[in-house]
Amino acid sequence: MGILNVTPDSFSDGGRFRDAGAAMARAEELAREGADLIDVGGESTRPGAEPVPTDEEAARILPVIRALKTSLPLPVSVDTAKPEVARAALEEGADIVNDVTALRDPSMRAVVAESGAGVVLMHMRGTPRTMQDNPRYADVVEEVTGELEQAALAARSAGIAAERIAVDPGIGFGKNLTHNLLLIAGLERLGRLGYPVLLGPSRKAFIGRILGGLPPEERGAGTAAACVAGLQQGARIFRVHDVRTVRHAVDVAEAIRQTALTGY
Ligand code: HH2
Repeated sequence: MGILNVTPDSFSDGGRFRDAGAAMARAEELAREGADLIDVGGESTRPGAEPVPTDEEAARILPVIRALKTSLPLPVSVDTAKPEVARAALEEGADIVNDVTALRDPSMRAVVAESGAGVVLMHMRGTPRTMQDNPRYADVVEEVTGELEQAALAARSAGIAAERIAVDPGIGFGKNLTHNLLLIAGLERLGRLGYPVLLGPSRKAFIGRILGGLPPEERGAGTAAACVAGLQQGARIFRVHDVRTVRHAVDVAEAIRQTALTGY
């Protein structure tokens, strides 16, 4: 899953792909690098980010989704927590709703249920503005898994079929360095819920911390390592900026895994 942020303030690529032309060129590049799907977002969720008004978010992403759906043969997900934005994006042809609040808003559940779209349920405690204020868990893997299980049950009760759901532990969303590492190491537990697992470690602060304060643009190899660790624990979708690097790392790790399973 290649990231296309149409925002002025995303933490690693804010402001670079604001107009529809630049966004399309970036999407084509992501596709050439090996992305299987494009995730379009119009609101930054970095720690401390302020919410964006609905009209503004819609105006940023709708022209981009329209252009993507007319000229790229890849599925598109829309990274939003707002039902009005999700509905408009689905009308433009988006295939999946990627909601960092795991459909907390019941009207978001209704929009997804009615449309027949896929959905990514991502785990977050609190809101982007407050989530990094001293997050605490007694057992981060069990708690995140349990909360995502509840979110998936709520989605299914609202009429969303199980096979349209993927789950995501929400790396960096209300988690400290140790929480993030424990979650990646423990993804197999989340996979036991029976939904495909998506992992989004891309260029995030925990990678910079491990690597002595590297800036976001230099965190591609660290991102690839996190994705390979996630792959070994069962993750199957990787939301990343550095598609080529991660694609290569994951394809090689997957070839090793498959050969170990099947033998000569
Ligand atoms: N992370 C970000 C945004 N959306 N969606 C899912 N499913 N999983 C994630 O881990 C995830 C996400 C944050 O990263 P980014 O889009 O690069 O930055 P920003 O929120 O500043 O736009």
